[in-house]
Amino acid sequence: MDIHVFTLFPEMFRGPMDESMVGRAVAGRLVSLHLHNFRDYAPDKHHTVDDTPYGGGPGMVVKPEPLFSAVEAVLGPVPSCPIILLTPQGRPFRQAAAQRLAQFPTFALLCGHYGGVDERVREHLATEELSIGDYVLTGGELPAMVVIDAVVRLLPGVLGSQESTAEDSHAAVLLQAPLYTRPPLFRGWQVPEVLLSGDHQAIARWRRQQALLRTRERRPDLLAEAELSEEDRRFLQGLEP
Ligand code: 9D3
Repeated sequence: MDIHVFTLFPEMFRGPMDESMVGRAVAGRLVSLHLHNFRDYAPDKHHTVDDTPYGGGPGMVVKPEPLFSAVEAVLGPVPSCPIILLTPQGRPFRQAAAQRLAQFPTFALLCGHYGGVDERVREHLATEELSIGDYVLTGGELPAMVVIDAVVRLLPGVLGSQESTAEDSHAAVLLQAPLYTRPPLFRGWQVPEVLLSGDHQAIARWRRQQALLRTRERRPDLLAEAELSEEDRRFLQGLEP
């Protein structure tokens, strides 16, 4: 898979992307990460990438020319891959979007900065817009790294064999049950008896119930979307014997 990132701060990507599982995928040739500084494509001699907003207002706006020129120079005049603008106004990035992007051989991420990006980038260059959540960051670079991490770990051969991405579709709708490892007693705190019982059916039932309780408690929005069995519903309604 080829991932193209258009950014004013390509150096921000080096550390995190080299150290992580993404770095291993890049080293193993499963992924090529192409970092492009769109300042290099600014037409004027000072390589200007931003300007004051028409109509006034605070902050600076990323100019359209350098981004259009960079994307067209790298991907051709009529790109056919997804071109994703990271922006606070984008659709919330979720697991389903990561799974969709993992199917493409190539995609591009555009990182804005400053007070925002000229609207013509959104309208005529980007094919979609994503946000990673409702908090204000200084730019699209960390969001781009989040998207890359979420997509790359889904590619065949990236995860270790013990980690399963098949379960992720579940994890995306129900929160995980509590996890424990040795020792069974730590500072007086016991591991739940059922996990030591060796009764796989009882363990599976307990985990499912814990996931349901935890999701109802912390993320009722996810529970509303989850596919629940009759047994799940009975348990949540307190009708379980
Ligand atoms: C003045 C209005 N601001 C919007 C809340 C303008 C603005 C703030 C911060 C425009 C861009 C940014 C930089 N952030 C991103 O580019 C960004 C982002 C984010 O801040 N939060 C969550 N997801 C994303 S994706 C890109």
